[in-house]
Amino acid sequence: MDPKELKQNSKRLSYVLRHRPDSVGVELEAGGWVAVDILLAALAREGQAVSPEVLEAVVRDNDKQRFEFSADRQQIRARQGHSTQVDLGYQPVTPPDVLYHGTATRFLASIFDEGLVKGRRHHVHLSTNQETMLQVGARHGKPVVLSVAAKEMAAAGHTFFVTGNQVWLTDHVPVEYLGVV
Ligand code: HQG
Repeated sequence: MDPKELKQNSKRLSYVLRHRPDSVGVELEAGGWVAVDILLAALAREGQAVSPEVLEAVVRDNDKQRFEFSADRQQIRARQGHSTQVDLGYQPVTPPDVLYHGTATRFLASIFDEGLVKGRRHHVHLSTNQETMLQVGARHGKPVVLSVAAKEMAAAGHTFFVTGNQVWLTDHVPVEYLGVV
């Protein structure tokens, strides 16, 4: 599939699976899952038909591996990034010593005032990969990468989760665990 079509379909899926399942009349089940046949029927009903082959390609070739099928391939979900209320069922995991967060320099004053907040998403998104985080930050302006003393946070009782595409999630990063890389 050409990159443009891939991106377009990925955006449509993100919208439905992370933010507005109701926009095509579906509901997310526990874990954020939707039955593939229900999703495809709903998209077709709304005049946004996606073939099973295209869905397969979007899940497989998505640049950030944002989506996944269940083991039996009957269900699909977004791995993270939801704004709609849903329990993704991730289990707490001990994080590595340091994780990184990419942001824009214009947010630094506020971040060093109140820490990293999740905003409209479920969690603050972190990564072991500084390069990835530089790109995430660049979406918002002049990028800057922050370090998060994750192991220390976990020891102090903060919970971390990791998704199948290696995005680390936590609720809030207090200022004392933050540094500029
Ligand atoms: C910033 C993409 C002011 C935060 C990426 C970020 C990621 C604060 C922005 C995923 C703040 C929120 C998430 C504070 C945090 N004051 N600004 N106290 N605390 N911020 O898009 O992390 O393409 O909601 O630094 O790859 O940029 O959707 O979060 O700059 O994994 O799959 O507020 O989205 O993935 O922006 O990106 P976002 P994010 P997808």
